[in-house]
Amino acid sequence: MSTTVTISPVTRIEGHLGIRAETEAADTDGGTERRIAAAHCEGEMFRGFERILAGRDPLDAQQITQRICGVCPIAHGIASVGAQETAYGIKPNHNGRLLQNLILAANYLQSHILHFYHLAALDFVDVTAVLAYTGSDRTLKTVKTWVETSVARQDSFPAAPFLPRCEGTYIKDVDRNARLLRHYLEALELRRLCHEMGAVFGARLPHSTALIPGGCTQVPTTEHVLAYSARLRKVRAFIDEVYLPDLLEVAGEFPAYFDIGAGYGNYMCYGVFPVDDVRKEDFIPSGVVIEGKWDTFDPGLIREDVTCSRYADQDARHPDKGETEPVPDKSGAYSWLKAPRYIGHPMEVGPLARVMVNYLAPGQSQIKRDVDAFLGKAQLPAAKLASVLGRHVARGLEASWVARESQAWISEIEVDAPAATDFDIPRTASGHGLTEAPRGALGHWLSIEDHRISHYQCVVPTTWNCSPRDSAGKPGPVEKALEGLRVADAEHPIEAGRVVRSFDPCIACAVH
Ligand code: NFE
Ligand code: MG
Repeated sequence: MSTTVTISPVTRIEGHLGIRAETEAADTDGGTERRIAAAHCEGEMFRGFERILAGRDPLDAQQITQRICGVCPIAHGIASVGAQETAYGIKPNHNGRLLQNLILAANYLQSHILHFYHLAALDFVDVTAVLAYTGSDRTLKTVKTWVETSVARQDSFPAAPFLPRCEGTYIKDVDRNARLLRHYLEALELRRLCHEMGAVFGARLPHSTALIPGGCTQVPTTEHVLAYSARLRKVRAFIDEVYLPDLLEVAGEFPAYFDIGAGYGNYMCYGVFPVDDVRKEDFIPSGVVIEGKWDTFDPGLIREDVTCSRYADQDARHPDKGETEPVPDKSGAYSWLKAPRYIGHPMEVGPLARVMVNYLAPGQSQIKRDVDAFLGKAQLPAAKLASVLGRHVARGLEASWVARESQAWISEIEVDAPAATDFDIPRTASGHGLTEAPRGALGHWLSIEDHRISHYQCVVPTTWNCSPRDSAGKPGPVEKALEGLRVADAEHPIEAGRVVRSFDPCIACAVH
């Protein structure tokens, strides 16, 4: 018999996501295990940024669109100034490119550390193990006392945000859990350092005031370079010496998750972190992988479908013609996310997509060498990357690479020289800004009439990953990754949480 399991809201993600899954009895010998036959991702909140932007001064766009999200604001800022740069016919100068890269890099590092420790790790780490902790670490002893006190005084949610949680199989070893919990707390400090790095050149975080078309308002000084570098050294050491080992430790405890949650295997990357001043080459280059085959990426082939989205019906449109007309009670619609497709294909985006696109690209590259070195050391075949743990591994490796490259970018800065090119806002123009946010491919499309924004559309990473079905009935990538998943206890579908969180969804971004 089919039963529906609903997880709403999905916690430890950003924004409001519900998962509705139809389950059927799994063919096991009489146990309670069930299998997800079909899943629906329901984006549960409308926002309206694309409509708010119409009629505004184009220079407001990078400030307003950064407010789409507090986790990945810099990517929205970069996409927005990128759209203006193409519309104004300019490119950032040498320092402008480097500063945009460095502010974005700081935000990547903050976001990837956040995802592993504060959003995903509690799917695997048993925080209640702290109650059995008998060691001398002061921080852990404080946490233990806090949990005991919270339980004893019968708080309505004792030990929140750690509890309540989905029950299931967690890491058993007390010391291992305690060490991971200690790193969870340390990671909060590291995220502060990352925000400080971003603010050195971006003026403030999370919403930088310094990003402008053509670069950055900040003129970099030797003090700025030192302030950024000193923090970067600490963050890089944490990523390589704590985050990556912790990730491998968790992976070692749950190896089955290298075989769970693959999805379609279609991947897309727009390219990010330009490494030359004419923006010809990116540190992470663009590309697509469809049904295992690599190809170049063409932004003209993107369409947004709204068949199952709560918006006025229209044919699937390219974002430069897209509209956002809310219809809350539209028949057959179940999500506030649109359904972006690439030549009709649902595409996974994010760190795993960036890794796979570049791993399968023709020729040799640093990324390919790095991935091969990792796979060799972990004795893992490349095919296992298409999985829950593969997404976590890709994110961790990418954090390490971005920290390493940032050390090179900072050394290329010309101190005391301007970090922006001049521009005029034309009466009429259009442009698009394509980049990669921590969670994947991000595009902003802009038109200007009478010096004002006449049209603005964003197509955002989680819009790709958590999209609903399209006119052909094809599920979105997360919906697909949940199909066939075995759930030991339908009342506590911890396995589904692990699959969904491996994509690091942000529904605030996705609906925008
Ligand atoms: Ni709100 Fe975001 C990232 C963007 S995801 S977190 O990364 O763009 O849809
Ligand atoms: Mg949009």
